[in-house]
Amino acid sequence: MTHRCGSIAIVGRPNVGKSTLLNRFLGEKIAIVSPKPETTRDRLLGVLTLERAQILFIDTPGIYRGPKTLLAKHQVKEWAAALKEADGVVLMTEARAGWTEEDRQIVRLLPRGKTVFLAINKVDRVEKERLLPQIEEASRAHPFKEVFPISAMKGDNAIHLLEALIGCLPEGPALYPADQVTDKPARSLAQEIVREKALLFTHDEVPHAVAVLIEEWRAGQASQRSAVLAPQATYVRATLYVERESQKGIIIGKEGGLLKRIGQAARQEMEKLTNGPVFLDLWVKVAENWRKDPKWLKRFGYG
Ligand SMILES: Nc1nc2c(ncn2[C@@H]2O[C@H](COP(=O)(O)OP(=O)(O)OP(=O)(O)O)[C@@H](O)[C@H]2O)c(=O)[nH]1
Ligand SMILES: [Mg+2]
Repeated sequence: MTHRCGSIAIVGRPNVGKSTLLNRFLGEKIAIVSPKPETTRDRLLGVLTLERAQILFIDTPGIYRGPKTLLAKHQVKEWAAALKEADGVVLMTEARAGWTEEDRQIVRLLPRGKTVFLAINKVDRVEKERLLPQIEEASRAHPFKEVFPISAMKGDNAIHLLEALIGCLPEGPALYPADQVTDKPARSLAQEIVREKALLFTHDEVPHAVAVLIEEWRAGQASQRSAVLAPQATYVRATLYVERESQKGIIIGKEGGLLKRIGQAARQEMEKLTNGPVFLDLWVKVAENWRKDPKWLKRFGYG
């Protein structure tokens, strides 16, 4: 049996469900997901190891025509880098919106010669009749290798897309150990978990103004202790940064209520990540206009 190994970039407009698809393929959640656009800010590697193939999925930030901040430039750079190294590409669109002008612009930015599959996502939200016209329109705009109407959330048809993706990978041995799911350390995943919860509980401009730093991480020592003793908690000190004083008030909420909710939700998810109790010490600070400030961007790892 030939073994295949290669990378697949998942690209598309913000909020179409790229990170949801990555998590669906991996069978576990490594990418944060939210109903707000521009959730993903960095490239994220997800490794799926099967007997006959290892697929290196690269989740990318959604491409949009928003205000050109330094953060937006970073996102475009991450996007281009992911595409350059990919053996195949999944361009994701959304069934309810159909084939849009923005999708047309994105397809024009794809490097020539790449194998591109079109995944029309969120088919659980539309009547089947709406699919054919958009498939035809998209196919006129680009010679897609194949088109798959899918539901990343429910899983519909994802297996057929996966099979097609494996088929376009080059032959070769696995590059990562079978038990490795991503190249990001737990600490970075924890940082994203805090950001995801902040996104879920805030609105308007606030979600875009949030960045998170893990300031301290002391792992619990469960593995060195007897299994019958309670494992020691992992201590995590994190700071939620916003761009303005007024946003700090919003994030903290009435009597600290919102920050408490964000912290509680983040802690619960981190406990799944660390497989043991977590003590999350969560703070809020202002980093004035950080999305336009190269120093802050660098500190947050966006530069
Ligand atoms: N109904 C439905 N909702 C979905 C589906 N896939 C994703 N979603 C929802 O769409 C929203 C956006 O999903 P994400 O996976 O964060 O989208 P994304 O493309 O990674 O977004 P960015 O990182 O901002 O570019 C979330 O609320 C998901 O739950 C689907 O198949 N059906
Ligand atoms: Mg995403």
